[in-house]
Amino acid sequence: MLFVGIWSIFRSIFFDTVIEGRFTMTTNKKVLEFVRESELLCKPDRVVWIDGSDEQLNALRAEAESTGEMVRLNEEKLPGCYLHRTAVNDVARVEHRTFICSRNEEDAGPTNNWWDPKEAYAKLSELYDGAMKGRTMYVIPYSMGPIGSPFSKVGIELTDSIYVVLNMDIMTRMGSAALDQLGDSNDFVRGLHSKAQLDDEKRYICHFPEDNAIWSINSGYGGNVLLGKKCFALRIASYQGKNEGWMAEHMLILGIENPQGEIKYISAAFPSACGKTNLAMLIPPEVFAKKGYKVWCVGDDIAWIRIGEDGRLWAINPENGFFGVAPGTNVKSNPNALSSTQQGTIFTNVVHNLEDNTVWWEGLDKNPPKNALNWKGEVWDCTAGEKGAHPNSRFTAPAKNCPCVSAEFNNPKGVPLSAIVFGGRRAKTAPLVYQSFDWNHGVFVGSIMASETTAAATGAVGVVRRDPMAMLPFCGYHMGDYFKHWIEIGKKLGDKAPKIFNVNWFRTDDEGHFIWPGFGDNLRVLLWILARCEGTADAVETAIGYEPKAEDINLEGLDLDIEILRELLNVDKALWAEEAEGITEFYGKFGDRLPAELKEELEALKKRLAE
Ligand code: GTP
Ligand code: SPV
Ligand code: MN
Repeated sequence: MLFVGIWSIFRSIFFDTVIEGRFTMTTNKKVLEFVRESELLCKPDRVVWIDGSDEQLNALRAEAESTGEMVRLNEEKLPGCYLHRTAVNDVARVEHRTFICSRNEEDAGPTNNWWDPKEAYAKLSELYDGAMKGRTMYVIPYSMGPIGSPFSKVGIELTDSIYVVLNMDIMTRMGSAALDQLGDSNDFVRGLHSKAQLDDEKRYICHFPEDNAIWSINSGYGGNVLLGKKCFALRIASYQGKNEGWMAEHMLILGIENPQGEIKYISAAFPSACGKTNLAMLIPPEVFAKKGYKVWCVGDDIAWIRIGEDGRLWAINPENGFFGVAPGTNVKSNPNALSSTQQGTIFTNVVHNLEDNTVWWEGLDKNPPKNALNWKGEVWDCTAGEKGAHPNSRFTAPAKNCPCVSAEFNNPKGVPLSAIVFGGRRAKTAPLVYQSFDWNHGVFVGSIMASETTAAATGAVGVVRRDPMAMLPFCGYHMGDYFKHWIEIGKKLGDKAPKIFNVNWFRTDDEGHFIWPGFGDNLRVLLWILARCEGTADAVETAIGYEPKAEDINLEGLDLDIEILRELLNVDKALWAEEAEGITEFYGKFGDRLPAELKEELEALKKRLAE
């Protein structure tokens, strides 16, 4: 404590500076320039630097409470927790208004919206002009990744939203430490956000990969405005990773501890609202827990992955909290996520239970509150059939709250990956699990991922679309080059490459019910995956990859007929032939930027299907 006190006095003498009579937290000229230019453009009444101190954050919480921006919840039941409602037209990511503004159109590729950076800057400058009049501009320095980690990168987000400041506090390492890490360097991501008028026709989420810049305007919702998350840690970082030889992926990271106490790590890419948070925190079924199996959560959404000194792949979670889907989270499905939300959490667009000033959402329990407001803030009658929480309502919870957070969570070196898993929501085609024949085939398996759309983005829900590596909305450059980057990484890894798998928890029966129990029982599949990595499990070769023998998935303690498991593993060649046509069409978009290796994999698949 004493050290911290002396350090802060030392720092205020030497580092916190008064420039042009104004308080700043750094002498980094590039940061000051960025803040000054943005201030001149947005014309806020004042600029406040966020140092991350409790005093400052408490004052902001009090201010947000006084204006109604946040509702303070029951201090006994949910200490330090708040409820926030976004505008009704602003409840999810907006993919059709998200742009990659690379200088050359081809560099954004066929799967991104492209906008000429000159035009984008000009158009958005008009919208930002004076947008913060009467408001405060907050300067948020933050680090993606543990402070001091060679993986980590710094961003500065300027915003006129207290909600953003308080969410960034949970989701990143925010404040003075991030500026210390940056020092005099110009290597930081410049993020500018204004709620402006929340006008959805003037809403833009623009990325300038060559300028390390993100401009977001007219939204106040999660992924559109917490610029460290999808905008930086995936779209900008994927571009940086391609240039610098590493990878930014839409992946959870978990550790599985066996009864001997050894921990093996797996990363998994599933599209938005397809089960990453749930898998990352799963509780082993009782029979496995009794034997001594444990699951540790390193991350639930994003992984930054590098080749380590030992030649293996190592991953960190650049985030510091969870921005998780609320509906469906309950004591049975995900008790660890639920515990994580019991303090210091911000709830967005859930039901406000007025009986005891707490929150509720569909799937929390079977007792919807009688006296309540829905996510729009209207009086809500739970018997009238309308949902109370928005399907994309979320909690922002500190990772340190999670009962199964990994001891390696803050390890600057990250964790070594044994397996990479891809997966999506497929009612029929994809089997419960299969393994790729090798790395390149694994890249192919990731590239052909398809999944039903969810409420995490605006637009239709339940439509199957191709979502390679769960990165369709998040790849900051040409997806053909992205595939190539994956193949290059595999070449560097050689025989140290993790094995690659695909899973599908979402096959349905003729009545549309999920067949596989999912959630904690997914461990049964993960254990087969690890056994394959260790060379201790057998497999059957099919047209699409290696599959488990049904008897090799441990069903102990589960009321599921092995015949049903066989069905879940079944590869329907007719459906896959249709699939191959769909892939051919999809691949056609990439022209000559589609790596030859993937073309070969597609031809090989077609041949195997025809056999
Ligand atoms: P993002 O935060 O949007 O990236 O989502 P996510 O991939 O972390 O998804 P999450 O774990 O929040 O799950 C989304 C929805 O899928 C929730 O409604 C879950 O209840 C449901 N879900 C998760 N895992 C399973 C599973 O194993 N089986 C079934 N049937 N549903 C699941
Ligand atoms: C997702 O949509 O994949 C999310 C939520 O994790 S958001 O932060 O809105 O992108
Ligand atoms: Mn996500």
